[in-house]
Amino acid sequence: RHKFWETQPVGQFKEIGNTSLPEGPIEAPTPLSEVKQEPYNLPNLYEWVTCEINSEEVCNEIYNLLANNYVEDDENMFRFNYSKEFLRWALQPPGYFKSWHIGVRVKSSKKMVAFISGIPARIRVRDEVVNMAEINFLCVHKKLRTKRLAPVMIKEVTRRVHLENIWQATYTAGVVLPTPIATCQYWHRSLNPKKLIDVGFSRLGARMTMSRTIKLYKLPESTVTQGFRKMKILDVPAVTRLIRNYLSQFVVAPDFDEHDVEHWLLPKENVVDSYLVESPETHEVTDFCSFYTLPSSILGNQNYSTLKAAYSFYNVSTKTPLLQLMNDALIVAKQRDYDVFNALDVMHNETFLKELKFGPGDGKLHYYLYNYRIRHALNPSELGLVLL
Ligand code: YNC
Ligand code: MG
Repeated sequence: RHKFWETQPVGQFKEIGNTSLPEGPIEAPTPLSEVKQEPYNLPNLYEWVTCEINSEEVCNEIYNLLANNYVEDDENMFRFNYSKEFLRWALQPPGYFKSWHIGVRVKSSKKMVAFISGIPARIRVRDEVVNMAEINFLCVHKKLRTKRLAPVMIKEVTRRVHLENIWQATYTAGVVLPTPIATCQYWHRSLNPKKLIDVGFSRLGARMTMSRTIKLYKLPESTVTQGFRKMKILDVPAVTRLIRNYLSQFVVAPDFDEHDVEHWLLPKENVVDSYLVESPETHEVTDFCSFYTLPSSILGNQNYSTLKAAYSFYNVSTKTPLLQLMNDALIVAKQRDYDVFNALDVMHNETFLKELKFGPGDGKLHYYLYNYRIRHALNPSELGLVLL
């Protein structure tokens, strides 16, 4: 059934329900000298390239490959349109490896036709912190699909991860592979319902008019929580303490230090936004919320070309109720002209989704670990990890 995935050290479908298998690494690391030194073979017309993402030209090529060939919804109405600034941010966290930014070019024309990337991350699984790669942006040009290029790309990134003495990975995908550690769902909160309906992202509810729908999703002009403000660089230590403490309750979560928090959570225009609540009395940072910016191209609409979407990232409430905090996040997203606010049902998100008028999306997001077994599938609420 899965000719490639059956050969890989991942939880296999036939093992489901077998509680005698131990949790942890499936295969032991091999000595680095035994890791294959040469790249895997590509079909003869193609060549590997290590991408210099800081080059404007290379960044453009990756951007264009993804903008035209990356993930679409089931009905092919929308396609992710990660910005160049976003890609640079997503691919260059502290300690990143340039060798994990892997392109495939046509030898003769040098056209970039495929891409896969990894970044290093410390991921805690129960009480073990594991050095992992987060694999993302696997993309093969539409004209080269179903030729078994993806398995070669996955083996090549795996080889380059092994060369850095890292033996585990995590990734998410919309497709079911052996074997999800959790299956999550996206929820969508309309901010600009008229546009969302016009472009076919959402539909007018039963017995609803456009004006009743607009009224239903109306939000206050400004945030309500006292002390709610944008995160600044001086907040990094306090936010790190807050987030570390919060994430410690989940079964799978990143082990963020101050460098990670500065990279992933300090606001970056049109990439990531973070807000916190500073107590007006004690000046303590008690609550935090963040979202990243990922527009989608609208395919074949006369009036609109992009959907501006905010994606819930990491949120922590200790004093402000999570519902109120997220309502303030919706308000700032609306002020900044986002059309929709998306969130997965991970962490404590279930507690605000329905109440804040998010609706369930179609399609699931499956979370995976490579070369690390967990005994049984987790509930989304046991996940403290959001990948881009
Ligand atoms: C996928 N998304 O099952 P079997 S998510 C992993 N992730 O293998 P071919 C996938 N595997 O079943 P195509 C996959 N999609 O026979 C398909 N596969 O064992 C498997 N789409 O290869 C599939 N981006 O080349 C099958 O298929 C085999 O030409 C078939 O290429 C697939 O980034 C793809 O959705 C996805 O660009 C590249 O369809 C192509 O269809 C495409 O014949 C649009 O491949 C964009 C898209 C995927 C987004 C993502 C996470 C990727 C994770 C990869 C796995 C990493 C493992 C850990 C490595 C490091 C380890 C260490 C240490
Ligand atoms: Mg292919």
